Amino acid sequence: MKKALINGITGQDGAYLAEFLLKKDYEVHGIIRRASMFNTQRIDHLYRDPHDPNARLFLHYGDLSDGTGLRRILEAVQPDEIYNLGAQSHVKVSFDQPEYTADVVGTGTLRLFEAVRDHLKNSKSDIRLYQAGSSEMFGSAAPPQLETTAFEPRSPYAISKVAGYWFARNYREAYDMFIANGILFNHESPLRGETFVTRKITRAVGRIKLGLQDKLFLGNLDAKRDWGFAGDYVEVMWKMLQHSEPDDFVVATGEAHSVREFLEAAFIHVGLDFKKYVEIDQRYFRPTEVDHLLGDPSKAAEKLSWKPKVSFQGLVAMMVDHDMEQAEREKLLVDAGHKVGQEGVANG
Ligand code: NAP
Ligand code: F7E
Repeated sequence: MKKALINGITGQDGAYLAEFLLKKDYEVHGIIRRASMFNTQRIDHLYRDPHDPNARLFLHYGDLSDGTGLRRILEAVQPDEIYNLGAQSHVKVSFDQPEYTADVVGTGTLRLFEAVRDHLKNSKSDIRLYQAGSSEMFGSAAPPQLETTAFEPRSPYAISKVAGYWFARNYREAYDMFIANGILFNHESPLRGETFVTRKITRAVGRIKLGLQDKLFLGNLDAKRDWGFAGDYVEVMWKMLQHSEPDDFVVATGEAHSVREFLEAAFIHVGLDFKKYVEIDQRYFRPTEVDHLLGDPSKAAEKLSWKPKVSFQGLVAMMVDHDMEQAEREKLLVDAGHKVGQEGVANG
């Protein structure tokens, strides 16, 4: 049985990847951060008590800021594959917390690679690594963007991801380590964090439709993104590690839409006109914006036989339908006299 170690297993991609690998009969180990409340909601349905002889998902406390802990986890797990998905992944928050973002996303990646490098030397085992790069690394580079497009990052997050990308390239060349760089364009799902624009919109659609919320405050509606479905994208992470050699791959749909188009499609799905509910709030604009991301996934299609299955319309419908159900559950609570959380996290 192959063993995979997922750093960032409690995030959107980590949850989909864990489910995908369990279905492929992997033993899956995940790194979680200690929090004052449980933060494992996205993977609770996959978890079984470790005393259960059939348990195949195991969790370990760790953090990308703690290299010693990462080394201990490596020794304990002895993984065949490592997926580095851990990150402070919000672009706008990275302007508020640039040092922290650089430490976790940039230097944290280096800490992990260093731990693996030493582990390989001592254990003589064979480990394949996936490094989660991002289309944000392309920044202001003209679309369409592909593997040979020069990076022009526009945020502390993107710059830190560029560092992670180059650490991967350097460790691949210098130490012959198998590290694949995935350059993934935006991918969304019902598990998406609620302060990313797609989920913020679909949550608001459900709540507005059921009278739980009046307004939705957003920033720049003109930005264009190449949005795919996270469930499709975790498959290609795995495929990169089954490939004959470590390489860099753009993962995208090849189709871009503006935030306004996403908004319109989401509200129309429940028969509403977004213009009646949306207001622009300057707090949601970034100091430097990435205007137009559109990926060319030809290399992944050709070398990994991968292509996305869920369309833009399919993604919008999936997320709105899920969030309508969530709003219906919230409404039951409200009607029974309970208070529920409000929309509007400071930096969403
Ligand atoms: P996400 O939902 O924000 O999940 C991030 C994960 O990283 C969570 O499990 C989080 O733990 C963990 N994490 C945060 N800080 C950490 C630290 N200091 N040490 C260890 N783990 C830490 O992100 P995602 O959408 O799943 O994305 C997965 C990866 O792909 C990230 O690296 C992201 O930057 C990158 N990426 C995402 C997209 C996208 O469109 N989704 C596109 C390109 C690249 P908590 O749950 O405890 O916060
Ligand atoms: O913003 C605009 C915003 O925060 C998308 C991360 O997963 O994908 C993600 O980064 C666009 C931007 O995602 C609001 O200005 C308008 O142009 O959903 P987002 P992102 O910044 O593209 C990349 C590939 C990653 O790697 C990242 O980890 O939407 N926008 N109004 C808004 N964005 C937010 N969040 N909130 C708003 O109110």
